[in-house]
Amino acid sequence: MSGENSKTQFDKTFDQAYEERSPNFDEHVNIALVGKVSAGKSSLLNAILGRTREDPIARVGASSGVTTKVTPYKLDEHVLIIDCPGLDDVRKENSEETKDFLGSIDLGLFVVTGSADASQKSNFGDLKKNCKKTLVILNKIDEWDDLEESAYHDVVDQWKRVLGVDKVFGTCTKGFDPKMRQSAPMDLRGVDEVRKEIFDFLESEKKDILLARHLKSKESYAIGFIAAALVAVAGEAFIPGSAAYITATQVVAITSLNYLYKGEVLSKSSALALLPTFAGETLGTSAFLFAKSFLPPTGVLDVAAAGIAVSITFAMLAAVKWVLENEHSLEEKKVLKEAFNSFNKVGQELKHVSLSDFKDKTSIVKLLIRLLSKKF
Ligand SMILES: Nc1nc2c(ncn2[C@@H]2O[C@H](COP(=O)(O)OP(=O)(O)O)[C@@H](O)[C@H]2O)c(=O)[nH]1
Ligand SMILES: [Mg+2]
Repeated sequence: MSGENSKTQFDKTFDQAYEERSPNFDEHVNIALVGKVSAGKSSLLNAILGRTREDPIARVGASSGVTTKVTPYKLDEHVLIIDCPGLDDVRKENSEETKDFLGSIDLGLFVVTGSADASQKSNFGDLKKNCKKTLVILNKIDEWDDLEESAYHDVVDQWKRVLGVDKVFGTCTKGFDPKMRQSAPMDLRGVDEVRKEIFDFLESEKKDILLARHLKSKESYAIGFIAAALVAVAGEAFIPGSAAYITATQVVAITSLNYLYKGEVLSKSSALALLPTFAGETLGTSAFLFAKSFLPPTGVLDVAAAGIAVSITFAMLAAVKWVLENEHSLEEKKVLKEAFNSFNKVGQELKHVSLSDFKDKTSIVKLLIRLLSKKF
C-alpha cells in the first residue's frame, strides 16, 4: 500500500466516521411542555436545566396568569420550548413559528398533579400523536409526604391507567417561586431521572448537545461526553483503520465540547487542525498510532497502543474542557498545550485500566471525576 493511497483511505474513513457521529448542529429541538396552569411546568423547566431561584429561565408564580396560555421559551435559534395547557392553545396562535413547531415536536412533557383525572386523556392523546416521544410527569409529589407510601403508588398507578402509559415520573420542583421566603429550601426530587430520560432520547436523535448548552452546570454533561469518547476509542482500537475512527471520535468530541461551552460551531477542519497541538507533545506515540493503523492486512492496534490512544484522548479532551471552562479559547495554543501536558500526566493511569473495563461507562465516569479533579 503506498503512502498516497493510505492517506486517501484515512481521509475517507475519517470523513465517513465523522459524518456518522457528529451532532446535527443545524437541527432544531422543539419541546412542548403541556399541563394545567400552576402544575409546575415553569418550575420543572428550571429544574431540568439546573437553574436556581435567583437565575431562572422560566418565570414561576403561584398566581395563575404568570403562564397564561402559551409561553414560548426560545433558548436560542435552535431550541424552542413552548409552555401551554394543551396543543390546541398553540394551534390558536396560528403564527409561522407555532406552525413549524407543531409540525416537528421532538419531545412532549405532560405535567400533571394530584389524583388521576380522565379529562386529561384527550389532551395527552393529542400531545402523544404530535411528538416523537412523550413523558408523563406527576409533579408536586410532596403532596403525599404525610400519607402512607401506598397512597402515592396508588395515584401513580391510576395515572398510568387513565393515560395508558407504562411509566409516570414523579417529581417535586418546589422552590422556584420568587415569592418564597429566602430561607425556604429548594425541594427537588425525581428531576435527575427526567433529565436523563430527556437527554438519552435527544442523544438518540443526535441533538442532545443543542439542549445541553443551556444547562446551568455543564460539568457532568461534559464528563459524560468524555467518558463516551474514551469508551468509543477503546473499542475502536481493534477495528481496521482504527486511527481514522479514533481521530473522528476526538474531533467530534472537541466540536461538541466547544458548542457546549461556547454555543459556537467549530468546523471539522478547525477541530482537526487542533490535533497537532497535542501530537507535538506525544510525537512518538501518535506517529506510532498513525503508522500502525495503516499496516496491512488488519490495521488493528495492539493492547498497549490502545491504552495509549485512550490516555491521549483523555488528556486532549480534558485540556479542551479546561480551556473552555476557564474562559480561554481554543486558539490559545500555548494554554491548550500546557493543559494537555498536565492532564497527560494525570491520565497515565488510564493506560493500566483493562480495556474491558471501558465497557462500563458509569465506572469510567467515576474514574474521570477523580482524574479531572487533580489540580495542575
Ligand atoms: N408544593 C409544590 N409546589 C410546587 C411544585 N412545583 C411548583 N410548585 C409551585 O406551584 C406554583 C406554580 O408553579 P409554576 O412553575 O409557575 O407552574 P406553571 O403555571 O405550570 O408554569 C408555584 O408557586 C410553584 O412554586 C412542587 O413540586 N410542589
Ligand atoms: Mg409557567
